[in-house]
Amino acid sequence: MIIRVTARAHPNIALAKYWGKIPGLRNTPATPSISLTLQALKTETIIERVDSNKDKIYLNDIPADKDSAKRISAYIDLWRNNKLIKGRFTISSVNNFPTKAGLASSSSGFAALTVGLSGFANRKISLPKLSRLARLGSGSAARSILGGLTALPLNPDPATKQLLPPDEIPWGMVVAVVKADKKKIGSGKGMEICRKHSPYYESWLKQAAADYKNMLSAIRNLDFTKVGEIAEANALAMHACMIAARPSLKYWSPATIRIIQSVRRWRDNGFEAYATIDAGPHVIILGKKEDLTKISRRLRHIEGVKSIIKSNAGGNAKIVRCK
Ligand code: 2P0
Repeated sequence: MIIRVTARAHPNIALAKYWGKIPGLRNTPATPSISLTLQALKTETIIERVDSNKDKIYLNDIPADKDSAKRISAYIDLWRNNKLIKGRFTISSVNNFPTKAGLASSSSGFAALTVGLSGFANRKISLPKLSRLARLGSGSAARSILGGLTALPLNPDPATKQLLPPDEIPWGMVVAVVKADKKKIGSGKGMEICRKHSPYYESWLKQAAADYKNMLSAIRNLDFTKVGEIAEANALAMHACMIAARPSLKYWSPATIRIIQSVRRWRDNGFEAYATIDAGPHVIILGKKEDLTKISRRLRHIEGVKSIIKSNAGGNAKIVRCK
């Protein structure tokens, strides 16, 4: 019997964003999305059988806060209720990057948990099924299951597909972590606020579908300019929808805007890079692989940038040890 599994996954940053859920379906995105998985950022999760009537959950070496513990336990219940696994577990998950800060930690967190739990499953689980299971934990996690450049299409029960494996991707990202307070409104809640209270929500859904289609063709042609232009405009459209909500959802800080403006200035002066922002204040810059060091150097001079993480494309979520 398997008693301990260690799994690893990398977070992904969307180039075409998932923002909004289809009501009445189980965690199904209302927008199709495309993302790049980041090799330098990772979650490592150790799952161990425990003789107890309760799961025990640790995040970054301390007991998980109540909400996270509840969400993770409910996810493991889903596996138990589907008769994929039996028993209780100790889960210990560690990130090498800021957690719950709008840096996609739930994508790698739920992908590592999903792949780790599959190590205890009583049957082989196919990759599409694994990505569907991960999606039920967190929508973006479905994309981290496969890694590389990955798409999550729009349908009632979508599974991810890989568009390009990491070694064929000529681009990478630089994450500019900015000074900010802890995030107040999580993504799930933020999406609901937009769906119910943003006058631009329907327009966002239409734009997101068009961006997805155009992004697929830009990626097929390895057209960096098109990919970058769509990604930046798509992120700004998502934030416009958030900002327009009543009450307004503002994830940015002054440094966020300073970075967006700098990146635009770099382009005006002939250096090509593009900015994207998730549900947080940090800015992620998409660049050609050979430009990532230069991008990092330039970011260092911008006021409010706290730290910089440079990354090439990362691979799939996997089990790294099993006993
Ligand atoms: C994305 N985000 O496509 C978008 C862009 C944030 C902004 O996916 O409720 O944590 O767990 O399904 O996956 C964040 O949402 O949301 C997210 P749930 P998730 O990466």
